[in-house]
Amino acid sequence: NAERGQLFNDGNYAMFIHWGLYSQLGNKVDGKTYYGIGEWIMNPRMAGIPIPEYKKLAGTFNPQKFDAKAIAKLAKNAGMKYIVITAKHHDGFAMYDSNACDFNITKTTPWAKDPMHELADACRAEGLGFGFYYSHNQDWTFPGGGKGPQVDENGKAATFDDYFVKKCLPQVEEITTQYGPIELVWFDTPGNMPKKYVQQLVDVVRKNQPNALVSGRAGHDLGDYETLGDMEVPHKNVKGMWESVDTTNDSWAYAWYDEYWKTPKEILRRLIACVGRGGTYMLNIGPRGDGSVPERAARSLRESGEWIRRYPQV
Ligand code: JFZ
Repeated sequence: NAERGQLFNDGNYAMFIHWGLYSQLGNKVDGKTYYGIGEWIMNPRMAGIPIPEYKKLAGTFNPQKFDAKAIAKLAKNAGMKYIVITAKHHDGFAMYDSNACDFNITKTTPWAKDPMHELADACRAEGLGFGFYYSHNQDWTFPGGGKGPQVDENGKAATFDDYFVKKCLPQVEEITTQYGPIELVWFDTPGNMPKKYVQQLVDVVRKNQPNALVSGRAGHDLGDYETLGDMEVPHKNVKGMWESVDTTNDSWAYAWYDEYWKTPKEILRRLIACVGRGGTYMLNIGPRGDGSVPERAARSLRESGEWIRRYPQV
């Protein structure tokens, strides 16, 4: 589908956004800092937060500093062509108003809004594309979800099919029908998700968003292109459409200690390494729990954007 390919042909540079309940913690739990990627904080590999305790984080999520227009302008001025944001990460918390599962930003937080409508609108106002990251296999808080609880609230055994039918499939329907035309659905870490489930999700995207790309991490080679390993900048020529995903520091989600920001020069070096080889570079920012964007990340994006404008042949 020529329309789908257009995004990668023109949209060779994009903004990734990892934002969720975990952003409030910034890798610090009960005064202890955990070093690693912030969106994994509840996982036993990091703080190992029990589900009931993790769910309480929704009660304090109140991102008064979230500014969709400013984020879209930041991406635009950086030279980026679209934004992909976490609709639901492995923790299972939906950052949009979902009717399939109440564990979401509108139904369980004092903020009680849906940021995705205003972000999608702000992207279109800036001429940017809009898409969602969705963790389709891993769901650490919903019964039957990948690496999630294997019993439901009543102690009854839950299967992956339960999770898929009750949450995953209806949520992919929601994110591909409630936010207007989207350019990309970025499924992630398919693990050993059976092909029939991945195929159903891809069919939903094709039905609702015929021009949208499906990421290389959908599983069973059912995506539209190849996604390189995280933070991998290619040193080899990759065939076909491909993307490299990277982040402005070392964590995807906000981590209080992570001041290892990439300089404008490093961003340009990685961007050129990708675009020069015919790929797309998707560079991530991790807003804080209050919705604000770390200033050093914004500055690096602004300054690298100035160089791109000054040397458009880049
Ligand atoms: C996954 C997520 O687990 C992580 O939290 C983040 O969202 C990242 C963008 O995607 O992490 C991965 C997935 C795949 C690889 C590495 C990290 N890989 O294939 O090398």
